[in-house]
Amino acid sequence: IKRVKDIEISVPIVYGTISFWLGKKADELHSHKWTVYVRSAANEDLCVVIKKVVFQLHPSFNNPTRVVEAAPFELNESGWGEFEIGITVFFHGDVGEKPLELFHHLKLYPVDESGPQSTKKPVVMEAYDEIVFNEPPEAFFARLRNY
Ligand code: SLL
Repeated sequence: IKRVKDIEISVPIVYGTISFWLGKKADELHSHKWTVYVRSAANEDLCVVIKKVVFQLHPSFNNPTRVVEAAPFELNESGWGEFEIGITVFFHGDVGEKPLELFHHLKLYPVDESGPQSTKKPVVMEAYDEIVFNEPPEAFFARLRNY
């Protein structure tokens, strides 16, 4: 495939988790509800580059491999424990890049556990990253320009 020389496309993303303690509604297996997400850090439409995102959960979940094939690229769940979530980002064919592997630690409990837990104050843990497409294929580059 032909690639565009001396061009670099950078797509800023934010990925992470937000979790809420369930308070009175908590039970042993479900003390928190949480969301894991991959979002644009620039209010762009990630569908232009991302085909699907696969979230790999802890084996204690039913069907721990979760595939999200459309925006928003996020997943809602509930549970009782923290663990490492695998996030694999698949790009459209014309992007010409292998999937991107990310890992994110699901955080349920606030770092400062001295105060009372609150159902209103979520625990957010996120990371910023930039996906860089170096010398993108011509087809992808043309598609981006026309978007
Ligand atoms: C721990 N290493 O032992 C961690 C594992 C797993 C959390 C935490 C399952 C919820 C469900 C769930 O929350 N697993 O089955 O619906 O602390």
